[in-house]
Amino acid sequence: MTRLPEHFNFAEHLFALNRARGDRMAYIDDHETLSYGALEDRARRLAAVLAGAGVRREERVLLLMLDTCDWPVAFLGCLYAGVLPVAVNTLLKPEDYAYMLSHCRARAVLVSGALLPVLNDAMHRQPNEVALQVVSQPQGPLPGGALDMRAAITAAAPLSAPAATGPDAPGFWLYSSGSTGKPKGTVHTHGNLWWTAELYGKPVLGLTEQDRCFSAAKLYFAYGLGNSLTFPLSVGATVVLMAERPTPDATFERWTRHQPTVFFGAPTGFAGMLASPRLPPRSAVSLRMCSSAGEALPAEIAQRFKAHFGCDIIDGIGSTEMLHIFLSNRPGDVRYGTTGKPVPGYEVSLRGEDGREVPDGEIGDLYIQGPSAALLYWNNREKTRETFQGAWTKSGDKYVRDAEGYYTYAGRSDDMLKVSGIYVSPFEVEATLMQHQAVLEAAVIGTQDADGLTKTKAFVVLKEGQAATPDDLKAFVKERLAPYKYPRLIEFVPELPKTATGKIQRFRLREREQG
Ligand code: 3SK
Repeated sequence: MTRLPEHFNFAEHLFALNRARGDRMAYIDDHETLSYGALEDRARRLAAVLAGAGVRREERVLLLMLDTCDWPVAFLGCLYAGVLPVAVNTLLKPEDYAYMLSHCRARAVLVSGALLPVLNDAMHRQPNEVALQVVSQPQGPLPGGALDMRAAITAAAPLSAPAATGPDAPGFWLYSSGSTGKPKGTVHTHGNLWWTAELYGKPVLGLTEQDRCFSAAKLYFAYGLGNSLTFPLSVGATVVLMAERPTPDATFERWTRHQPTVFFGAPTGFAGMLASPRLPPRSAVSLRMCSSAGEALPAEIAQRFKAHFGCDIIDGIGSTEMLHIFLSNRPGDVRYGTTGKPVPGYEVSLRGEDGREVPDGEIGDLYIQGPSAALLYWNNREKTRETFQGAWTKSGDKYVRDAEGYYTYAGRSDDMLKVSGIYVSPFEVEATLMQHQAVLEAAVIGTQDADGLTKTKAFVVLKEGQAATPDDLKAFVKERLAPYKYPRLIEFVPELPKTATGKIQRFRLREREQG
C-alpha cells in the first residue's frame, strides 16, 4: 500500500498540487468566485490569524458556516495551521451547539454572520471559554472582540509554512449521530482525506480538471466535504457552492446558470426534482454523471432520471466514520437497485450474529476495512470500541450480496432512520413529542412513501382528556429540533405494542406499516 511522506499536511498538499493553476477558478458561490491562487492566499492568511490569536496545534475550532467561498478558506486555513476544524451542521439548535462547543472544548469559532444569533445563544448555555470568534459575512455589528473574517484576512500576512503534521495526525472532526446518546466527535486525519480522493474521487468518479462539481449535500457532511472540497481540489476542478437549501428549484437554477458536469445528491432530492413541473430539459444542462448517497437509491428513480437526462446516477454508501464512499456502483458497471461492489482499496465483510461471514443471499451486518477510517470518537471509549474493531469498522447497516458480488441494502442494524440522507434518532423525536402536554407516549419508525423513500412516522398516545392535531405536534417538534427531524406522518393510537418489561416494540409497528 502507498505510504504517505512522514510530513504531510493535506492543505499544503492541495495548494502545491494547484500552484500552476493560480488563475483557475476553484469556487463559484452565490456572490463571488475564488481562484486557486486566492484560495491558498486567503487560507494561509487565516492560518496566521488563528496562530496570532494563540490557537495552537490540535486545538479545536468550531466551523459553523454556510456553503460559501469562505468555507474552504476556513477549513483549509485550519488544516494548514495544524488546528482541528470541527465542521458542524448549520441546521441545529442552540442546545446542540452548546453540547458540541463544550465537548470539543472549542478554542475558537468560525461562523457565518447569519448563524451568529444561534451561536451566541449556544455560547451562553455552556461553560467552555472561546478565545476567538471570526465572523464570515457579518450581517450587523459584531459582538465585542469578534473579528470580521475578510478584514482579518486582509490585515494578516500569509503563514509562511504549514504545520508539520503527518498523515496520521488528527486533521479535523465531524459529528456523527447515533440512535441513543449525544453526537459522537469523529476524529479524522490528514491522510484520510487523501485516501478518499485516491480510492474513490479519482478512480471511481473519474473526476478531472475539466469537471464542474455541484453537491446538494453541504460541506459539513462527510459526503459534501468529499464532493465539494477533497475530490475537486485533488484534480484542479471547479466547484459550485450554494448556501440555501437544495430545493429542486434552487438546484435547477445552478444547473442551468453554472452548467455543472457532475452533480452529487441523495434519493429524496432526485425524486423531488423528477416530480417538479420545472425539471429542465436535457438540452439545458451539461451533466455527464450524478452520484447518490445517504440512503439506497430506488431503481425506478434512477431509471427515470437516466431516461430524461441520459446520464447515470452512481449510487454508493459511505459513512462519517469511513469519511466517504466505500461500496459503490461505477460508470460502466451500474446495477440499479444495488449499491454495487466494494471500492478497490476497501474490503467489505457481511457477518451474522455469531460474527462469521454469511453466505451470498443471506443478510449480514456490514463491516468495512480501509485506510480512511476515523481514529476514534472523542472521549467515548465505549462507542469507539463498538464501532472501530481493530482494522474493521462496523457500519450499522445490513446488506446482502448476490452471487455476482453486487450488494443490496437490507436496512439498519439499530433503530436509526435515514431521512433525506440524514440520520434521525427515533428516541430523540419520541422524547421531544413527550414534552408536549397532550402526549402520553410516542414511538417513531421509518415508513416508505410511493417512491420507496423513508419518511418518519410517529405513533402517538394522547393523555386522557387531552387533544392535539398532527400539525400541532409537527410544529412542536420543529420548534425544538433541527427542522429535518420532525415526523412527516402522525397517527394517534390508543396504545403502543410493548414487551412484558414495557419496552416499545417498534418492529411491530414497522410490520403493521408494511401490511
Ligand atoms: O450517507 C452516505 O452514504 C455517506 C456517503 C459519503 C460520506 C458519508 C456518508 C454518510
